[in-house]
Parts: sequence; structure tokens; C-alpha cells
Amino acid sequence: MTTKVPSYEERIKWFHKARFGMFIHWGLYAIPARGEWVMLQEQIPAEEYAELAKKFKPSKFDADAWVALAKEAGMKYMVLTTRHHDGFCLFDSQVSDFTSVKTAAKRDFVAEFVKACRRGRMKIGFYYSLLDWRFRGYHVGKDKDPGSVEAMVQQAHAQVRELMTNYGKIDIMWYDGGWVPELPREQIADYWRSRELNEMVRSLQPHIIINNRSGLEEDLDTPEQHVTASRPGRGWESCMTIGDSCGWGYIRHNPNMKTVTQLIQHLVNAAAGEGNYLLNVGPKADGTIQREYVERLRAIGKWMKVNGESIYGSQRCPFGGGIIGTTTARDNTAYLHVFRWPGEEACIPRVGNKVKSATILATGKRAKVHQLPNGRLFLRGLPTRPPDKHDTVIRLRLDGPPRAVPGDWMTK
Ligand code: JFZ
Repeated sequence: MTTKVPSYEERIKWFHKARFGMFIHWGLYAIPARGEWVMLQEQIPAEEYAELAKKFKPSKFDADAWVALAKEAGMKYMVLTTRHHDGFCLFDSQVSDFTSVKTAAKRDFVAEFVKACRRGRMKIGFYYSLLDWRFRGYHVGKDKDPGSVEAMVQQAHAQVRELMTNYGKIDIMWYDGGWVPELPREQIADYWRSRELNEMVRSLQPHIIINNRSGLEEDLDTPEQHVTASRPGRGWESCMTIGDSCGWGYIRHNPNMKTVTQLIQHLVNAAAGEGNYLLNVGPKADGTIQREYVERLRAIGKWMKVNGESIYGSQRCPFGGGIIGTTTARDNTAYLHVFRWPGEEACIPRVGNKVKSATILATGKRAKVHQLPNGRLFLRGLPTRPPDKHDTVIRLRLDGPPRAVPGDWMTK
């Protein structure tokens, strides 16, 4: 019996409404606290690295606290590393003993995470790394150790089946680790037997969104550490760390933290391109999230409480943002996001609509609207100082869906 898979537009609808999610990189690597690549970067032998599992007993792990923080930030979904490149599973697996259920923790953290997300009405994503550094074949290549590569591929298929079967409705399958050192991109899907794998995923979870990291395009592009829009009509999600790009997993001293303003403007730029922003936290070994991340997420949430209508369900807006910022849209409304406050007057080009009103969301105050036939829109009577230091949003009520006038600047 073949399962009926809903259309792409149907499956991606909630994702476009959500716009903002939490990425969570957590596992044994939180113990050494030098990022999730520590095993490979410090060439730690698998047996030595496995000793960490004896110490992994996160006394303060509380999935409801993670969910509460994500909600406070204005996030609508959460993606957890069920298993990263080091091979350690945060879930119960019949094909591996290297799991949090069969070692010191004796807990199925994925199960606890899923239950907390459901209590918090959060959509759920599973990150799963296809590659597993513990398999010699991955490093020496299929020619030198075909048996090891086959065992690794079979592990991936079996564990993805466990994840798609044992935890109820899952909303995103977030593959990673598809790349193979000795192969060109076009051969990756065959190496992992990804067509067969994803057919199985869709048969078990027909509504699911699958990302583009199993060697196949599937449903979602995943620009990493940058905000780059995909073609109109294709879902995409920028994933990003708060600190240095090397540290998705917890790093004890991570000096280069992005500011709240930078993080909000990344989120806005993603929304302006009809994309999502998946912002990462790397909890400590005890399960708690570090203060610097909590403070930033709460500040973003404060901004989202006032301005979220310009983000959730956002559509591309054809108006120019000029130098002052960018624009998002939704139905018959456009939102001007002012990153660089110009003072008492703001001007943006290519506005083809009649603007019926302009309101600063942070204060509720109206701006005076003046429009020229060539599409230049002037907003006047603005305060000299920016009402919001991160991004002041001005809501423009329009006479219909946003439409641009052709840029006839200097061409007549
Ligand atoms: C991958 C992981 O290696 C990383 O640890 C983290 O989980 C991130 C979200 O995903 O990072 C990548 C992915 C792809 C490449 C490099 C790092 N690549 O294609 O060069």
C-alpha cells in the first residue's frame, strides 16, 4: 500500500508561517566543550572518545526548559541532533550500543525532547548525520573497506527508520554528513542509497519536510552560516551559530558572539527572502544553555512580540529598501525594516501601490505619507532617534498586494 504524500505546497505551509526555529547541537562533545568536531579535529581514537559516554549524565537536562526558551524567543520549531558525526545516539537504537539509553545516562533524550515539544506545541525536526566517524570505511574509502562503508550505510537506514517510527509525528528530517571525501556531489545519493532511504521516510511520515543534505534536492535548501535566498517557490532555511562558526556544540570560551542586532537582522533578511532562520544553541554537558545565549534569545523574543507580524508568514516584497533596510510583505501589507535610521524622513523607491497608512510598530505612531508618481515613497514626521535600536518596523497598509513600479530612474 503506497502512502499518499501531500503536495509540496501543503507540506511546506506551516514552515513558511513559522520562519524562526531553534537548532540544538548536544551530545558527548559538550563534555570536552571544544565543539562537535573535537573527535576528528583532535584525532581522538574512537575507543578513547567512547569513554565520554561513561561521564554523560546530564543532571540538569530539562527539555521543557529548552522549549520554554525557544517559545520565549518567538521560535516555532526545534531541530535536535539525534546523532552527530561522532556516532553517539541520543535515542534508543537496536543497531547500536553507543546510545544515551545503553550508557551512563540511561535516558532516551530524543523521547523526552519530543514529548516536551508536543507539550509546548512546537514543530519537531530531527538532525541525523549519515556519516559516522567510527567507521574506518568512511575515512579510507569504499574501495579499501567496502564492508565498513556498507555497515555504515545500513546503520543510517536502520536508525532513520527507528527515528521515523518510534517517536510519533516528525515534521522535518534534517540530514547532515552526506558528503564523502572521495566522491563528487552527484554520486552522494547513490553512496547512501538516499532515494530508497527517503522513500521509506515519506512512507512513514508522509507530511514531512526533507532537507537537501542526503545528496538529493528534496524539499529544503540549507545555507549554512549565511542568509541566501533560494529561487521563488523553493523552501530554504539559513542555519547559524550565535558564536564562532566552528562551534555548533558547546565551546567553553566562545569570544565572538553575534549581537542581538545582528541576529535579528539575519532573521529579517531570511524572512524578506521567504526563508527561515534556524538559530543554534549548544547546551552544556549538564543540559543547561549558557547565559549569553539565553540573554540573546530573550531579547529577540522581546523584539518579536512587537514585530513578529512582519516575520511570521512573510512574503517577498518588490519595494526597494534603499540603504536604510529591507522590506517584507504579507497580503495587502508591506513592512519596512529600518536598520539604519535616517531621522525625520525615510524614502524608499519602487512603491507601485497607494499607501493608505504607515505605522511604527514599536510606538503605534503614524508617519505622514507622501508619494511620487515614479514610485518614491516618503515617510515624514518620524522621530529623530530610532524607536527600536535593532530594527524599527513601519507597517504600510496598501491598496492591494504589493506591486513595484519599474525603476525608471535616469532611464527617461
Ligand atoms: C555540518 C556539520 O559538520 C556541523 O557540525 C554542523 O552540524 C552543521 C549544521 O552541519 O557542517 C558542515 C556541513 C557541510 C560542510 C561543512 C560543514 N561542507 O559541505 O563543507
